[in-house]
Amino acid sequence: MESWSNDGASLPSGHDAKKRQVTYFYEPSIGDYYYGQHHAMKPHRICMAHNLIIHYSLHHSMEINCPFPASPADIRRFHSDDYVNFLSSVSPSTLHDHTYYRHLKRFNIGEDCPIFEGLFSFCQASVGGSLGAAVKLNRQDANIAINWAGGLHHAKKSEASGFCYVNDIVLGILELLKVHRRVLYVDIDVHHGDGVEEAFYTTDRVMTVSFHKFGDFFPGTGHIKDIGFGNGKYYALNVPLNDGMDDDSFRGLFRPILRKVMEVYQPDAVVLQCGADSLAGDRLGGFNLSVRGHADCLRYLRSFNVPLMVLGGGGYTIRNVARCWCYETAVAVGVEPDNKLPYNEYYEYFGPDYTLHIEPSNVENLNSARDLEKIRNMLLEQLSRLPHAPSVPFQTTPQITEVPEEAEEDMDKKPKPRIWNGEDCESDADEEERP
Ligand code: EL8
Ligand code: ZN
Repeated sequence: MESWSNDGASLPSGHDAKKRQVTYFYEPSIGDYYYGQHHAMKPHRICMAHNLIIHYSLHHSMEINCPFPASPADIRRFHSDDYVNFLSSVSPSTLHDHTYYRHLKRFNIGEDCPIFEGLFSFCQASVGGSLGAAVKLNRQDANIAINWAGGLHHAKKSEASGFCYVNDIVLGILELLKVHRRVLYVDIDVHHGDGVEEAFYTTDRVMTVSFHKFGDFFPGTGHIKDIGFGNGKYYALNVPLNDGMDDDSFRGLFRPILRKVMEVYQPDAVVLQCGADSLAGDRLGGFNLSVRGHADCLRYLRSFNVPLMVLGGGGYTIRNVARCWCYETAVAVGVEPDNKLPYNEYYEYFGPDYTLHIEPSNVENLNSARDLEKIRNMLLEQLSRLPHAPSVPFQTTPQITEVPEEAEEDMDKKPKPRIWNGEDCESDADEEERP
């Protein structure tokens, strides 16, 4: 018995019943990676989201792919050789060898970004999903491509940061830029999307828009006056917010700003980072969004019918992360799931209500209507300075970093990722010959 209505007619009013061709990337072992005891980042949340997606039968409405692990050469298209060589060879057992120990500080390895068992394989799976998603959109095999293991927006060219080691988003956008002239990046994680903004700060081929908590909060960047530089001036938008942001306040900013962005920038593809630490009750965040309020951002961007990559990100109250990313998968495919959760492998995590949706907390919203109006007007004014759809000649990918020749392998030549048949990927791995 399926736990959702898929006839469109029964969708609540205002729901866009039009279908989209959705493709979804999931690596079955992703939930086994472990940052360490007490660490806030728990990859298991992706497995929990996947389990809900399966028990809501959403996999019947989209293509499921097991991503190829990204190669070191793929990762070097943004990250430095030294950093990739370090990540691909370090392990908990070699960490204290002199060879590696002297690099820990240089690459910001420590409590936030520990070396754990299988770290590089974890990175390869995360990046493999985002690169695979980009290739699907480039080939017009799908309108929407989802990778909940992606969205790790803090990673820098030669440095780990904020639980992120490899920036799958930058690598995915670089892949999209092979085919799309202009790419819009939108980030609704409670933390500023600093790694992506930095990577594209001086180009107008990528516009970055980040909504985040600002003020004595990690990573400390994302001031409203940070607007890009050189050719990229006005193509970085930062929406600095205080604790307590609720659904109405967020929507009152998100929709007017993104409506103007879509009008003046006219992106050929959109990447949405859906960090779920902006939900109410998150272990690290301070916003107060419901799952519906968080998902409204995806619903709104989906309505423009522009190729859309949907990625994960932060999110530390893992029962709510699973709820959020499952519901957003449903929004992507255009169905409205029942609020009553189907029995699933992690059912006990969702008690005592066992519902898909969550109630906002009764915390104070420290963003006054006046503050929000001022921010909205400042950003709309910034957008008014943009030429409509910058006449960017179709050119090579912006040189955000020197790209080693060997890294210029063409993702398009990689074989299509395996379509998941419901079995573990490993079961058919030996049938696939790596090129
Ligand atoms: C906390 C940085 C925030 O707790 C990273 O906050 C946000 C990443 C994100 C916190 C913690 C923080 N780090 N971006 O969502 O979108 C400032 N780090 C932490 C690290 C290890 C840990 C506990 C907390 O476990 C321990 F090492 F203590 F065992
Ligand atoms: Zn975050």
